[in-house]
Amino acid sequence: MNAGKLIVFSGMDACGKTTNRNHVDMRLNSTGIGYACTREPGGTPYAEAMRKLILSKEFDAPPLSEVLMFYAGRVEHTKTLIKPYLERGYHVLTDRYYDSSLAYQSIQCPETKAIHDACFPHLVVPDMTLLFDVPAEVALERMQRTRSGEMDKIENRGLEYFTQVRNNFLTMASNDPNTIVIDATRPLSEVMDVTWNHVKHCIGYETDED
Ligand code: Z5A
Repeated sequence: MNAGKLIVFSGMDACGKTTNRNHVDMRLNSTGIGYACTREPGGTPYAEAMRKLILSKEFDAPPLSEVLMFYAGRVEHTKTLIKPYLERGYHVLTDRYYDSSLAYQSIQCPETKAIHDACFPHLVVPDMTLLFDVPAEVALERMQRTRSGEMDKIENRGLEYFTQVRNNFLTMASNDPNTIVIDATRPLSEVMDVTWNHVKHCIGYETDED
């Protein structure tokens, strides 16, 4: 049992998870509470190097290779960053974790679940996953608006793919009591407030505002 909590910020591209994780980071920063922010793919020098390879348009690796890369980075990220922080009592806020592979890679790679299961003993089950839910059309519109034409390899997979990704996230959420679905089409200030309240509750932080 870890003293720190693992909190995952999850959802489709441009759903707002990074903006909300950064907002929580800002709110926690002045509290004296120990925590670390990280992300996937990446989070450590080794896994960040893999991130560049995975997202690069230079390579067109088979879906199985892509999944193996995600999990190779994830196992290392978990061992060298996530677990040590949790064991020291720090909370870890990660922008994506393994549910992203189950939502995205399982569409093109039927071996995804088997690879996930093989790696599972080396991973940590999140204490809370916040799923920032937006329809695929909204995600694509935000991506096109904010990426100024520079979409990465996965972002280029189109509406049908992203609709399936969203459905996969929602199906997983409906089977996981630790996943909270947040309507991320609402105004950003509202989404930020809801997110902060869930994080406070999860880590047991009480403030005068409560
Ligand atoms: N991927 C995968 O396939 N399998 C895996 O296992 C993992 C990842 C771990 C990179 O992920 C790619 O890796 C990603 C999934 C895949 N590719 N695809 N496709 P990433 O997380 O690094 O990148 P991303 O998914 O593209 O996330 P992002 O760029 O960081 O976007 P975001 O965090 O979801 O959203 P944001 O940057 O916070 O917000 C986007 C914009 O929307 C921004 O201008 C905000 O101001 C705006 N926004 C946010 N919330 C609102 C609301 N409520 N209203 C209006 N506007 C808003």
